[in-house]
Amino acid sequence: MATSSEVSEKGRSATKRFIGGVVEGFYGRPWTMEQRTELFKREQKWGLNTYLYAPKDDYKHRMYWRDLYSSEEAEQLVTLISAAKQHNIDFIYAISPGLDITFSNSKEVAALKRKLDQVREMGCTSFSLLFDDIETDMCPADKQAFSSFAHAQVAVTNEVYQHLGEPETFLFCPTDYCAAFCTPNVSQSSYLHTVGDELLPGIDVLWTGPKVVSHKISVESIEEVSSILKRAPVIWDNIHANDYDPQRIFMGPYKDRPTELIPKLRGVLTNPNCEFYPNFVAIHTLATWCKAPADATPRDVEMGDEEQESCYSPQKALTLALTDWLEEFLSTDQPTACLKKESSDEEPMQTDLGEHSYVPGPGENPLYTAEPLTLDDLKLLCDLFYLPYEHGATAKMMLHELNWLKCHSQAAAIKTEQTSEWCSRAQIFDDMCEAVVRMFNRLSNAPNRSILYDLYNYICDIKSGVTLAQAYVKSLGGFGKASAQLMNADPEPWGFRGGLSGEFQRMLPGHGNRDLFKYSPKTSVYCIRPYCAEDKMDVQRIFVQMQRERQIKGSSTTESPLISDILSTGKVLPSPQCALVLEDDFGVCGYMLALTDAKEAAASIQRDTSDSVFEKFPSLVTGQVLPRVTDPSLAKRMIGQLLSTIRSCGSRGVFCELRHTDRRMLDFFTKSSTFRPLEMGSLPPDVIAMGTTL
Ligand code: GDL
Repeated sequence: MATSSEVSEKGRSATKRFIGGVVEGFYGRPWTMEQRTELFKREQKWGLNTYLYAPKDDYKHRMYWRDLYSSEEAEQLVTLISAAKQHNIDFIYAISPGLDITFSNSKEVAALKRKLDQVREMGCTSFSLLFDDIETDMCPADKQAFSSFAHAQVAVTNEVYQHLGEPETFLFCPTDYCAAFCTPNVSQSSYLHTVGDELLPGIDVLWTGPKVVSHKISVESIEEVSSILKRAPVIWDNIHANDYDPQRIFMGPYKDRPTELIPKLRGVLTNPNCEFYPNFVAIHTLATWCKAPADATPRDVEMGDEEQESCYSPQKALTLALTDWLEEFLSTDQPTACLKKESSDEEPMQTDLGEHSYVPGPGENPLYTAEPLTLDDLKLLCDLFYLPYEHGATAKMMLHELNWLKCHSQAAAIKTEQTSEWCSRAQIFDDMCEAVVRMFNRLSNAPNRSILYDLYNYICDIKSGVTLAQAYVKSLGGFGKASAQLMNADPEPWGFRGGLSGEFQRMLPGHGNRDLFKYSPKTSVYCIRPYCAEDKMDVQRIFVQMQRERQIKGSSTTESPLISDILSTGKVLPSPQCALVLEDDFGVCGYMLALTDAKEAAASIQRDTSDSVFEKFPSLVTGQVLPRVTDPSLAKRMIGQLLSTIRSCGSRGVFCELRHTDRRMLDFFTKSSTFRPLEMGSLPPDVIAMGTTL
């Protein structure tokens, strides 16, 4: 454990030990007392030192914060606090009075003190006041008494802290607990300034980073907030929290927090998944991170193997955690496992029936044999349920491959030269899906039922999703009865997943972004380059895909021919230097083509456009960008580049043809300030023209 954070404080100059551990701070069912005791054991074993008790939906922690604990409850807390002590874990009791406290009322402050006194009598020595997730408006009485909400919170916190005799560990969670909540920003937040200036120096401040669930936490961001708070914060890390989405659970390694942060922080507490057992990786990898030498920069990686070991590597930390976790999966020796409890009283439920064990006779069904779970199964499991902003490597690969197979399905269907590549990639995808199903089966048979039950809904869900994708790829390749399963008019309920919330999500524009997350839009690097002959197939593919999507969305299947169509399908070649393609990690994902003189092409489709229109607008531009590209600036840049080429060829104007059903391109051109609707005559009824002079 790194000892750091030399916080120079008035009256106390000792080096405090780095706080490393777990905050039970999520919404939903709190952990059981047995699970918490188990947590202390694990923390001690892995070198962590702190547990912050803050379960949002524990009545007397938040909603009924004034109520004292009953004698039964107190007894349980006493046992818990002493278990923490036994394992050398600092038990911090947190209370969240912010829902309804009147800060200016002395009876309220007295109630708070009374409650904390009760917990102190139970043997607790460390405390915390939390003001997260509350209304920021003060009641009239408080407005009269305090100049701001921050002043109200700080006054009460300081008073309680002093009342408790200035405990060695006392944490304060501000209402603006991440940069995103600060107005107008961290350095100018009057709320944070008040906290920094007025909160007594022995009190530490919790901070979740740039956001509630922070993707990355940089050293600079911590230096900035520390200078305002006048102390190094304790990170309340929501990286593994899953209380906001019932379909997700996070079992990737602690990541994207450089170890150079360690000397700049007072500590890190992870607020992990609601399910206790699947937090093995979250807590184990945080412990590895806390042990990493703070000064080992990633540069050390190049300096040989020994140095490498000194530097935190999320992948290595994950493997370490999984190696230990596998043992736990394979053992029934869980103090809280219901199997064990039952088996101590009664006959075991499992296959071990001793003398009475059934042995199948000749010609009878062999007994079901469960294959043991492997380390690779666990790696796959974690890859599928990785981190909030990142899928694991296998999950990324599966999405990538599915996307490729979908985009190139024409190759499979029309037997082009790409068919064999398509088939071999489809086979690899199928194998990956099979591996998920096998992992599901082996997990379901693992002896440790407590872990399995915590994971069950998630693994069932992913198995269904993967099985559907597998069937879809088979249908693209023309095999199996997969299409019936996928397009069934009267599906089983698992054919429409996600309930009402899923329906709402699919109707909102944000849903597109969520899909894009699967293809890692944030890390996508786009390239706009000149079109070459080899791009012809890709351009055709994109054209056909967008046409199909229009047709699926309900427009007529027969579309009247446009000049743009014969250009996109390669029947007419674009003018020299008038063709661009857009590429991302997965290949060509958009194109823009132009004809400097479109008259001849118009004639070839019997378009009867007056000469005067062509005189003013002789050139044509067309293009498509796949929906996975959400950034409109890319199409804009391609058009800009083409317009300048066309202008340099001496053209006076450019037009484009847009189908009413092509919402994407229609939207793009109507929103551009350059193009205006154009009266062209002789256009099919479902098409409009827009143009711009050069
Ligand atoms: C929050 C809550 C926390 C919750 C988390 C993730 C803090 C300080 N408070 O904002 O209780 O579990 O988000 O949903 O993080």
